[in-house]
Amino acid sequence: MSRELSTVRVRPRGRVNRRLLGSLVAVVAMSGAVGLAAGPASAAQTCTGAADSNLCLAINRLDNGLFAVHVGIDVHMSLDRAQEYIDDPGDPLRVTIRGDDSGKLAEFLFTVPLTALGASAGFGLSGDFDTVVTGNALNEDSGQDEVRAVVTLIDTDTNTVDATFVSNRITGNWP
Ligand SMILES: [Ca+2]
Ligand SMILES: [Ca+2]
Ligand SMILES: [Ca+2]
Repeated sequence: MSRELSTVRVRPRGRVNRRLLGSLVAVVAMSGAVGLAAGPASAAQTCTGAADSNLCLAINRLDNGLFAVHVGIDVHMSLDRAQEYIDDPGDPLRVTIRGDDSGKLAEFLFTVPLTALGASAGFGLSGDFDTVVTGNALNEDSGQDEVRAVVTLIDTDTNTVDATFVSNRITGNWP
């Protein structure tokens, strides 16, 4: 957190009361999810950068004590094929968060709803997913927890799972 605090300190002096300071730190912590190497339980993000897709999982502790869980994926494919998935009825990408025990997918913890879906020539089929959960929802073991996002690509015409993507894991100590 030292970098966030030093950022706050260079702001104009005398006007930063305690409450404002707290909200500034929270904003910096959230917007810095990509670049800051903060503690795993406060702000963490990991991306696979795989050849066929890029799957990112981020977990950020909010200042109300809850956790914002974000998943983003690009499944590399042609624009036409991506548009076909989008034109079908229902969500072609679905996300569940699972516990990881010794590298194996263990408990089902919760689903993450789709918040944005797009097709592009550069990235293929892209989806964003967001939810806010309690620490208890991420608590898959007593003591340290490891969680992963699992994304399924579904042809909703035939209700077929065309592919499954698994994120890297994020480690925390919830709740
Ligand atoms: Ca575990
Ligand atoms: Ca477990
Ligand atoms: Ca735990």
